[in-house]
Amino acid sequence: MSTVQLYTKYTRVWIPDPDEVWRSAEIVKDYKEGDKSLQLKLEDETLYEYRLDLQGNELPLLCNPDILVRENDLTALSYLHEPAVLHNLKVRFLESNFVYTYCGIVLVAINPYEELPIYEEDAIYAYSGQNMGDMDPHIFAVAEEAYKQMARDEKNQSIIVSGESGAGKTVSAKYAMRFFTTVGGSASKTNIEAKVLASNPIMEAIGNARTTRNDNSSRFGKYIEIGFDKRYHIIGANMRTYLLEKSRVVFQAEHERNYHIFYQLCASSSLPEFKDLGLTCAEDFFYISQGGDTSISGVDDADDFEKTRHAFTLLGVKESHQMTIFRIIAAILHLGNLEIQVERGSEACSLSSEDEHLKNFCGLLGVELSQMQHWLCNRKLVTTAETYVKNMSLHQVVNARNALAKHIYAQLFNWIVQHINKALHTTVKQHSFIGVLDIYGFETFEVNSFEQFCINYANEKLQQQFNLHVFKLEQEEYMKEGIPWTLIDFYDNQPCIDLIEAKLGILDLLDEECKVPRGTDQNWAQKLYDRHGSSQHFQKPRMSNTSFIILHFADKVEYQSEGFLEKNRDTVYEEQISILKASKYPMVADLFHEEKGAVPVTPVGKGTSKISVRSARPAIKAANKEHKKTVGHQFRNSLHLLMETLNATTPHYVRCIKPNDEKLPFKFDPKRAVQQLRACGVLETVRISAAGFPSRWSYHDFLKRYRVLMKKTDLAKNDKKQICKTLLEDLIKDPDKFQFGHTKIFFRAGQVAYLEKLRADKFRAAIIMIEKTVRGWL
Ligand code: AOV
Ligand code: MG
Repeated sequence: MSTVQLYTKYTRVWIPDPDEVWRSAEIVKDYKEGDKSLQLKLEDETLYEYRLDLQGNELPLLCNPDILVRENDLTALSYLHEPAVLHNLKVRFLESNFVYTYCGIVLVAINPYEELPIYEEDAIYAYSGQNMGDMDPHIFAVAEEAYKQMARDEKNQSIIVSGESGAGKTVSAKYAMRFFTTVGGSASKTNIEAKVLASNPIMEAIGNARTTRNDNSSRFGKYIEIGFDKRYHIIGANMRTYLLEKSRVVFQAEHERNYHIFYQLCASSSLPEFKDLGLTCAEDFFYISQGGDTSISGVDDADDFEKTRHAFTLLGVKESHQMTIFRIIAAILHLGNLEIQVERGSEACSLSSEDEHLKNFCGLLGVELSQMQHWLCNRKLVTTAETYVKNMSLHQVVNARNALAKHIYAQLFNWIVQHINKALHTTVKQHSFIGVLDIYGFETFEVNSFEQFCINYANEKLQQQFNLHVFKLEQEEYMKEGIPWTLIDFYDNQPCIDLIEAKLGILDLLDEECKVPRGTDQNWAQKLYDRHGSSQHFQKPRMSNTSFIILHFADKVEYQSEGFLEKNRDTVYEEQISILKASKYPMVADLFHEEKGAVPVTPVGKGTSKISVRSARPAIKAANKEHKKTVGHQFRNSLHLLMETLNATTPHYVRCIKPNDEKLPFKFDPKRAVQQLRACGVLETVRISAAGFPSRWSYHDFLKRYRVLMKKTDLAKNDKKQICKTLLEDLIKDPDKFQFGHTKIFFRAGQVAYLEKLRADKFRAAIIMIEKTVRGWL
């Protein structure tokens, strides 16, 4: 049977639609080879001529038979194309309020933007111990599967959550963690389950912020390994974090916020224990008010602060340490409010020792004011012969001050992570672990910089891990069943990853430019154009000489090169850090002691020797610069390690979909959904499946369903496999459309729908026969 023969009267097809992306229509007249158009009836009964010459002479995609609509698992669909996937997800989501659907080995989760009563403890126990296929799709079912496989295969597992910003990754990751802490709970007195969960509010307070995409956007990546003993009870956990977005500490775009903890603290500043912090409302502080509105609807910062504090206490962070954390947070806010004065007639800047914010900053951190006052406005320069002190321009002072603020925050963030890990550490022997990965989702904004570049690069790596794995699994099944199988092409994003991380790729060229004495963002962009201009994943925008476009797997993103060098170098001034190291508060001093080679030295150029003083402190060797790894370099390494870890575990994928941009409950914008389905690889998975043999029937089940199509003489035979073979070879002439495995029959996409049609025809014919007979009797 050729495909053309499927386009008969009453058959339903999908046609493209500008609003709905796809809409269904019914064929009203059989299609004949060579027809220039197809006569259709739309759902509102209007007639529509589908002109093939306008569609590249392609016949439209076919709708699935109705029995397949609302399938729990999309690979059960006979036609595995985009409209089928979209339609099924939409019907399930809008008509049944199902947020979860399986797409082969992937769980698709659509953000409902509404609290659903499907996450209670009861639900956890309902899923615990069950088989995945026996229950409705759910994040708990995936978690249960991981838990079960950990025990069955004695192998470490990972839950890998992906999807664009605001799609629901962090929420999903938390539910997965909740599942493990519940089913893996033990009666021990360590309260380890509560501690594992307590890490969440803390990490969100210090690492999440409002962006234009998500009110609670994760600005760091996190992989938390939950450790189990040999009886599969939780014994501890360990968390690894990935590149925190530091620039947010000093800058927020319109409508965005800084990290929640700042607002939480300001909202609680009137508490007696905080009266020394010198805090007022958030609007009063430059570092946290640049985005405009400092409140989030539905969020009570003071309330959340109590939760953060409670979580710290649960994790065993001492009151005194908590207090120091809050002092440091407050100090950063004061640092952002310094009144930098430019001296008349010169470029030099200064700070008044009467500046309240300077006093607060130094007081809170326990450092000497006069030192800080001086080194916030001056810097040391080293030549082979001498050390100079040079005063900085306003621009330089602000930059150095911001670098300091970012550095302090990042060190504090790391300190807290270390502390959480210490609290979750156990000496009991770990038998296995389940890791939960929750990173920042793919994002594009009006202006995209180094941070978006890193975030999207991370998502690109994750996508690759996914592709390789899905593809590998698929192949293994074919091998096991003895299906002849030659490698098929699948979308491989290796070229895009190479563009970023290979030798002389974007990151290498960036590092190189950072080493050049007079390197600039613009020169770097130029080098990118020269070197990668012809790459299929790289473009130079016509209207700009400083930005560049990367064609990611998810979307095209234009990046502004401005600021890349500085962010990649991540320079802080050693003089300022030295003062912090000398803080009278041990915890503050400790934060800066593990300094990984700050870069203090700027190559000395012309006109730099304004004040020449021999420094009392030893000059910092220029060699330091060589030791310090750039941010991009470190990030590449950490992603590499993450991939190694993930590859050593059995992965379970959760793909989150954001159904609308207004954050409205159960609203499904097909255009947005389809964009993500295309982007986050769900359709890719479907396509990979479609290129292979997506439908499988065991010989037994096949026989049961298609008995009606079989000849009586064949049915009488004993060999079930042979009966199936005879039938299929008779019905489907193209032998490439199916394969006989050891235990199952494998079908290419569309074949089951064809068999269903034959089956339905048979029944219809039978009914007509009966009617005729009955009429004859009457
Ligand atoms: P993300 O982690 O994927 O974005 P979140 O997990 O923070 O996204 O989800 C965003 C918001 O969507 C949450 O704050 C909830 O209000 C809502 N939400 C998500 N999942 C559910 C659910 N299952 N039930 C109810 N509401 C939900 V980012 O971190 O920005 O990439 O970097
Ligand atoms: Mg998140």
